[in-house]
Amino acid sequence: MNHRTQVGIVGAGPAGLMLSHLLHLAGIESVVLEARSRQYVEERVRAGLLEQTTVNLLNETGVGERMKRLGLVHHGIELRFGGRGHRIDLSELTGGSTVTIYAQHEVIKDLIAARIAAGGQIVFEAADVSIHDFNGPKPKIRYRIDGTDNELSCDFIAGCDGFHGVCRPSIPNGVLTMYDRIYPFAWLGILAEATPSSDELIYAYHERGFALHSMRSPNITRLYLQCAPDENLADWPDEKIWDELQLRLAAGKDWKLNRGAVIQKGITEMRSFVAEPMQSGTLFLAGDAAHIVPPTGAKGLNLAVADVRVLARALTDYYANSNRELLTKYSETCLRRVWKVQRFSWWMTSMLHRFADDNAFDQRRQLAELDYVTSSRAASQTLAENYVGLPME
Ligand code: RFL
Ligand code: PHB
Repeated sequence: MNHRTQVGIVGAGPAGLMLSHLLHLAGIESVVLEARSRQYVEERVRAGLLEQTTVNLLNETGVGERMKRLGLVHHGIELRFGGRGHRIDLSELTGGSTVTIYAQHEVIKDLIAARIAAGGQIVFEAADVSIHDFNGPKPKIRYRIDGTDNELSCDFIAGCDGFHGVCRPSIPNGVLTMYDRIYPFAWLGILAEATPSSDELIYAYHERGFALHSMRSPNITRLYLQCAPDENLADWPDEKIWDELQLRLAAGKDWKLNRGAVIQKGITEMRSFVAEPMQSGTLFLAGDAAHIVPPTGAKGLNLAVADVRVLARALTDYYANSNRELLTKYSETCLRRVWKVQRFSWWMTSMLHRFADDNAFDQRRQLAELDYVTSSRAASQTLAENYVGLPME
């Protein structure tokens, strides 16, 4: 089958779905092609923390109703080190901004429901997706459904297919410059049927390694431990995970981590990555397809949403006024935010993790940094303004 749309979007993650939703609100037609099934993307356990800017956008564009009901609004976070907790009052330091705990797959469900209710087209289980002719004005996307070949003609392609997608690797050699850093550790994450042990997130620096206490709801806790990059999950029975989390998160001898049934377990690699520019001809990359941040700053999803906001505005101006200026500036505009978020995510990661080749000096320096960040108003404010999300340009 051959069909046509204005914007062909590869990937139904936060970037692709939000873009399709924003374009629809501007009267621009799009088709989203997704390799996985609807059920798979609606259940995939990923991020959980939304910046104020992301929350505002979901509300302003009419997809924030469930988030308002089920999301947990947080006014602060805690940094734990040296056996003590230190609160960063995000709201007070940023003139009232907050962050919201609301699982990424819930955002995905809300966006899919909104697209379908508005008659939007999302093709799930699209096999062998490939992109063509994006060096000119008539790009095409080919894919297969149930063994049948299809071709989608469009004016623009949005590559929203994540880090392992097909769009970025389809750009000819020599066009992109890649910048990256791979960290010598990973995160072992669990989701557990346990009441959160604190009302707020706890980022812990410990001589045995980093740990993070987060949550999804009043009865589901989300926890992470720094581990080796090649760690084998089979070496981590639940009891061992709980014992290690208890050790690293403890503040004072009486602090006790609530335990419960572990319902999901996984290992996340940690990397920083940027591809520049985020555009080639009529192909625009957005979200993880263009950049990856380590999860310590909780920025990946938020950055994906920020990119497509810039892209939607540029496409809207193009279709309404035949003006390509914002499209031409897409990459430059996004990259200013991307690099600030890269810096913040790298900084949080460097401050909170144990690096195997660090010596006693480096460890003292990390503790001094944590002490400074939690005792200086200027330093706490720097953390807070980045954590709740820098303003959109
Ligand atoms: P996604 O979500 O990876 O979506 C890409 C979509 O493209 C599909 N796809 C294809 N479709 C068609 N053809 C192909 N060839 C395709 N190849 C791939 C995929 O199936 C998928 O549906 O990218 P997007 O939209 O750019 O969104 C990025 C975010 O998902 C990611 O940055 C965050 O999850 C990162 N992240 C966090 N971000 C936050 O903002 N706050 C957090 O608290 C946070 N915590 C996390 C995280 C990521 C984690 N993991 C597992 C990597 C915690 C973890 C553990
Ligand atoms: C999460 O809840 O999954 C989460 C929260 C904060 C982070 C990373 C992950 O920095």
